Amino acid sequence: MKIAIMGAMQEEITPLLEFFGKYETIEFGKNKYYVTTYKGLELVIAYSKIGKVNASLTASTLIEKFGATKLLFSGVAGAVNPSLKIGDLIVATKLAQHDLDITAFGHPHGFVPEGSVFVETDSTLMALAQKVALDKKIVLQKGIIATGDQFICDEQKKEWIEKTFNADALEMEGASVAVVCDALGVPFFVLRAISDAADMDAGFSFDEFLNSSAKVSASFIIAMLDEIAHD
Ligand code: 4EZ
Repeated sequence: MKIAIMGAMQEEITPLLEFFGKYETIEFGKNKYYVTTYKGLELVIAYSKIGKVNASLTASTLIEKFGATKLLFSGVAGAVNPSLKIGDLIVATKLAQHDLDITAFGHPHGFVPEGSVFVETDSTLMALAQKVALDKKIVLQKGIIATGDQFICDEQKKEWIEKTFNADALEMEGASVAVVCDALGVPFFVLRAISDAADMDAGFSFDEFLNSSAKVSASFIIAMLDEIAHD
């Protein structure tokens, strides 16, 4: 078993690299991949750079080149569901691409032929996350994550995504990672800690809370690795 841990930005994986301390760095496709072991688990860690295309390349590389057999995404997100506050954790039950639009042909938003609007995450990893949350008394909300190549900082856009996909949070990579992992048959999971509310203050809020929220997410991922290493 080789576990991939992926973020979109350097800041999202820095807490992990600092925690593991020692790792080998391998360059591929204009990105860096960090290979290490933790409690006997083989790990490969990377950040993709922002957006769906970059995330797809990195997820594919983690699986096809580095041989990852599970993929855990860790990062930050904008809240859609008002119950989610800064620093709160959300794990995706399923993800959709909110900016994928061939509705001109009668298809629903987020759908292309031979695909599906939503891609579901792995139930075993979800159960594991649930157990870790319970054991550590961490509140972990489950919900729908919507992904698109836009930083959302607008109430109206946010509301549209909320009503179209019933989304609880939004970001710019998760659904593309989901499509890749689903196609390649690799169990995956997307965890995000809230950095902003995708409203007019989102840019400021994101800048203020990126590091602290990224750390919240990364710490939870480490707790999950501890649990996996136990079994
Ligand atoms: C994308 N990520 C943000 C990248 C921002 C600035 C240089 C997460 C995210 C997000 N994505 C946090 N809040 C968001 C929001 N309001 N809209 C989209 O995955 C790069």
